[in-house]
Amino acid sequence: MTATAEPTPEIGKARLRKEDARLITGRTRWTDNLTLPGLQYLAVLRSPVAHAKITRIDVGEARRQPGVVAVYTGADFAEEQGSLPCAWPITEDQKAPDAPALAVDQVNFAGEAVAVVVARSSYEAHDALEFIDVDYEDLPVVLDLERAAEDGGDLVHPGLGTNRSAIWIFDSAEAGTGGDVEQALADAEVVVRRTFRQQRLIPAFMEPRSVMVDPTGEQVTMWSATQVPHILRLMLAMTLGVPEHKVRVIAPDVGGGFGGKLQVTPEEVFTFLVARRLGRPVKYTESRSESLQSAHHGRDQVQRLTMGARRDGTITALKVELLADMGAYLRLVSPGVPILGAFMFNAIYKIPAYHFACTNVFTNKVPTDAYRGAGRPEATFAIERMMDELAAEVGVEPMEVRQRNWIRHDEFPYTTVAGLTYDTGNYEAATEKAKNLFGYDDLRREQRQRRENNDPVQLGIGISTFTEMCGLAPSRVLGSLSYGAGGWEHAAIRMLPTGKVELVTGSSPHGQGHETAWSQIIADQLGVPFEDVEVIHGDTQSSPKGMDTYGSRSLTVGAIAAVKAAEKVIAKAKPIAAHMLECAESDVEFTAGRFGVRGVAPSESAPTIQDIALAVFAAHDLPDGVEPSLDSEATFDPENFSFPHGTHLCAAEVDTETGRVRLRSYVCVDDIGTVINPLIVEGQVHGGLAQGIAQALFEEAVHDEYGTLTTGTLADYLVPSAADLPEFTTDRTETPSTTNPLGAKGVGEAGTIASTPAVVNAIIDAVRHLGVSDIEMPCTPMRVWRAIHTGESAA
Ligand code: MCN
Repeated sequence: MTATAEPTPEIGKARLRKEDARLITGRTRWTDNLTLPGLQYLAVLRSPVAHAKITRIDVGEARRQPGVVAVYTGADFAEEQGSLPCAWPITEDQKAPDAPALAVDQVNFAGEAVAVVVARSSYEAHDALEFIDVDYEDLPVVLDLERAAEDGGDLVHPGLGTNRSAIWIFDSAEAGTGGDVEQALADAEVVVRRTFRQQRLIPAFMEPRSVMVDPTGEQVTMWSATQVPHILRLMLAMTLGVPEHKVRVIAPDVGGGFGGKLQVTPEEVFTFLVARRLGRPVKYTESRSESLQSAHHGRDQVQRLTMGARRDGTITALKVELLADMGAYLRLVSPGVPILGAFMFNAIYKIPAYHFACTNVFTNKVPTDAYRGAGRPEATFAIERMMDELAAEVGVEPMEVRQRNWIRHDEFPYTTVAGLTYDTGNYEAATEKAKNLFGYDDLRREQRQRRENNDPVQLGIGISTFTEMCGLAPSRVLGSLSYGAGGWEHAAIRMLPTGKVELVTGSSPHGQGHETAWSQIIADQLGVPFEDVEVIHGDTQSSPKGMDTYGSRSLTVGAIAAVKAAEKVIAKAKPIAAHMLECAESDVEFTAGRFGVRGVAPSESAPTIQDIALAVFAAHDLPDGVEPSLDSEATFDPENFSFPHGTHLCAAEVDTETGRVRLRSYVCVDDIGTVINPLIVEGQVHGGLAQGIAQALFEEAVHDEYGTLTTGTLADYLVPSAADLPEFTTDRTETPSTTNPLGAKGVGEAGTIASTPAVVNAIIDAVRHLGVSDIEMPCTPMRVWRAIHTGESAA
């Protein structure tokens, strides 16, 4: 018996990502690279108008174009296509219009799919689109969120009788988690009121959406650039009435999603229907501008906040009234997105009374849904902006006002006014570290000097002491918030005869590096070399159970299922190890990758799990009654969310003569508990910061008065490049979570959630002495200049 390798501690190692070799050298195949014999190509005719009746569609000429195999309109699938699923209704009486994949007699946003052409080549399919003749009869276009929410105006879906889809309320007095907010506001010494606008954003993932469907086998197989292959299969089965076992969904390597591919898209549904109708494989890949105008958008809220406090800056009440723009239809989880924020407005602060009310509203715009952070960036922005406004109102330094209100490290576990219990945290430690790295006091000194000198370039310091809830799961809590599904995750481990390990995970990475991190975790759990672990994911045939990747859930839910499966493998190996060691099973211990007798240091020849895998395969000398398999599976559903937190500090120079903003430095200290791979975490934080800063400074989806998206190309929708961003100084504190055995918290959204208010607070801090207390995002030079020179917060 020889040991094949000594286990090494992998958790905490900054390993390069094993998937990157194929991802960045062109050795992988994205969905659009896939092909099949007899493959046909689909192109989509999209509505040029935002709201109209379709009075006539003539596809005759298009059908006669070279290479065209078929042309379909919504009427061809009127019965079959049903309605796209919304899996997260938030109230029992939520209003939802039918959401067809292909419009039938009415279009409700510019970009909605109206007809499809299938042809021998993608070029022929696109050329033929021009020969489809559609007559539209214009309807009034509903664009303004606040007007749409009121009674008496034009309606997006007249059949619903209102543009309001649902109203969702949380009240601390009713929930028994705090006092009565109206009373607390009436008693408050100081009341601060602000309205913030979360502009509409576009997830703008790098790989456009692409889907290929092969209906020719026993099962219909769909390849899709999706974040959610398991949910997609389930929803196809439930909404199209296809037996679930007759559908297989494969998510090959996926080039980013940021929530934008957490969806059952119209494109997936009609490509499925068309392929099935034709009995031939069909592929559809969107262009960049199609992606920007039809893949779901994010954010788009109006937030009205009222905060009550004492003169010393102690908060006594918080009231939040939200309007959330759903766009033209409800999508997979769109109604629940603002509700996730309901639990985060109180953030890290001890707030005695809290009231939250959200109205989800239809407009004639692209439907919105999850976008990195989903609900939590919006809430974090609003509360962190309010903390600065409160500080200004009571004349207390902004960091000081936060410290007077936050939960102290010795107060955990702490049940918040929104009803969540934060397990652990140490806001003092993260803040102290961040302030030192930032040179907080020196920068404040410089700021004072610039003000005294009337320097045309003013300096501002922006603070964001954030927390967030991630790791979605826990099913019981999610179930209590809405009528949607829970959030467990599944994993299976197959021990191969040579001791190599196949880990099957229900998590479905699309850029997060799971193959590397999961291999590190399993290497430690089983005491096998990192290289000996293969991570299998993203195919409902090879990884049949899963809830997929979003909500920074994969490590704290998905990887923990893998840990649990590994524990079962060890448990199954124990009787076999006892047999080999000729001792009682109760005396067997698994330490440092080897099975040994309790109290005796395992020798070089003590069996490893890899030795036992071979013995199990041979199966000729197993103890009586022992199953000849170590394979195990586990499903994990945590009891609580994970609550990462941190302190982000931004120094911004604002040129008061031009309105130009330069981010001079950005420091963030995040606490995500145990870190599995510091290099991956660094990448996640950097990417998150880029997206959060982009909301503060650059990105906005703009519609003109007719409802046409005027930012429909990447020349107009300003995704920043590395050159537009400052150097980031990142560090961490490590307060382990108690909600999972690794002590880890999620990191995939933290940077995005924390950074937007840090940047906007910095800009306003630079020019507050000039009378500015708000600037709408994105804080473009024009808006900043106007705020300084005309007092307008929006332009
Ligand atoms: N990790 C770690 N130690 C921790 C926490 C996480 O090493 N304490 C590692 C994990 O092992 C994993 C990565 O960091 O490799 C992210 O883990 P996690 O926080 O669990 O987030 P998810 O894997 O569930 O990813 C989802 C999250 C979300 S919601 C969005 S949106 C997002 C994001 O991840 N979209 C991304 N990061 C993205 N990164 C890329 N490249 N592309 C996207 O579309």
